[in-house]
Amino acid sequence: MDRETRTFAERYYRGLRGRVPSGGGPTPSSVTFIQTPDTFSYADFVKGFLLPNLPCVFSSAFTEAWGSRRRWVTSEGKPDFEYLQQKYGDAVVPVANCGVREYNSNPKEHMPFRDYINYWKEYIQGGYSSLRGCLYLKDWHLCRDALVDDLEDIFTLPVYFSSDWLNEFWDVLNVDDYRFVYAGPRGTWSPFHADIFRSFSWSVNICGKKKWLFFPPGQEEALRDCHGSLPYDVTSTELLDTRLYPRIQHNSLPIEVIQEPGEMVFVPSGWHHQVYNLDDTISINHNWVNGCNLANMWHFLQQELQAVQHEVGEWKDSMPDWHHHCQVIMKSCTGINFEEFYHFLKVISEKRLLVLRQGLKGDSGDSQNLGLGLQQAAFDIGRLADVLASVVVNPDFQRVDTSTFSPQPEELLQQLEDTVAAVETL
Ligand SMILES: O=C(O)CCC(=O)C(=O)O
Ligand SMILES: [Fe+2]
Repeated sequence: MDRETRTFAERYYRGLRGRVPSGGGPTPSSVTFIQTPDTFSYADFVKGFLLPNLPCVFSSAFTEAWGSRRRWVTSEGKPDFEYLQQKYGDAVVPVANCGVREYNSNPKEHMPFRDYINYWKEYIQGGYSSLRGCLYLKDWHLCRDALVDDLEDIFTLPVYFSSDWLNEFWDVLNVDDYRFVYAGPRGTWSPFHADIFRSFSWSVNICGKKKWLFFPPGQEEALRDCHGSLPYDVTSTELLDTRLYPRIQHNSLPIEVIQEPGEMVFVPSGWHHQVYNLDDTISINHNWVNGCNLANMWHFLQQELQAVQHEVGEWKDSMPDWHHHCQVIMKSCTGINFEEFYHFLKVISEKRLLVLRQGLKGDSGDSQNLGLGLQQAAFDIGRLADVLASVVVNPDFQRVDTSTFSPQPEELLQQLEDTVAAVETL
């Protein structure tokens, strides 16, 4: 990040005065298409899309050199079943049944990738139909699997998405990641949803074609049914029933995007979407959080806790550890609770504090480790300080037993605030 972009971004957040960034401006009727890598910088992406939280599509020129686009695809542009089976056949992959609804998602099973490819071939031979249903390989952590020796053989992380705290955090813990492969025949689809923790996501079609239906943040409110639940399928004719969907008249049409082979879609934070594979498609998708949507993640976690508290409210007075139990339930439902969120902030903060302290002493050694340099670290620290300031005064966070935390949250906040002051003129 350069100095000018940092100034621009810091001014942007000051202007929000603590409000959560949402893409609040007028809703665009279409999505910007970015043609050439040469004339589109990281700064352009931050200013034009990341900060205003707006979707965009990058042309296939951005992924031209990716190994997976050569190795995984036949000369006809179809998935290279033989190559994939030989290379990754032993991996056990999660597979969803698109034809069966389970709440607002699909039931998943696990099977060897080899079996999934065999199913896929049969599905095509059967005229895109099978007694086994319409199966979609989703959320496969291919990079986490020992089968991949060199990620660079598969893809090169575009600089636009390189400030990625979720994967930076999980890579430190070495237990998980948010890097996925999706693969499925024409007709497979993902039900209406917003992404985990209100993260951003990017998605590249290695082969095939997708249709995306996008709803800017807040528009999902008009899609709630009479019980307040969001739909499973926004194209269902059920939504025309105004007794069932009383707010549906306030609904605007979604923004539709067709993503061609090699193209890269940026999904902003909190935008609900529904996605269809229009062809036999393989995609690589990552979820990520950074300084630009950290406040959205924190806002989401507070909402999640409130929902848990509401759900188990009747036991509040009779259960001595009620607040603690709410955190335990939240961890199992949301995948993270307030304690772990603090740990996340701590790990990300400490790396940047170190780099900036070295930078202030004129030693730029470690700043290369963070890729985007000192100005990015300085921007990050500002965002972390803002969010941590809100965390430490949150009454539910104050009920968390932080006695073993090191540093103590107030101490970390102080370090962040001192550093923000020290790097103001950097
Ligand atoms: O490609 C799909 O089926 C879903 C992708 C998605 O929801 C995402 O990348 O956020
Ligand atoms: Fe998604």
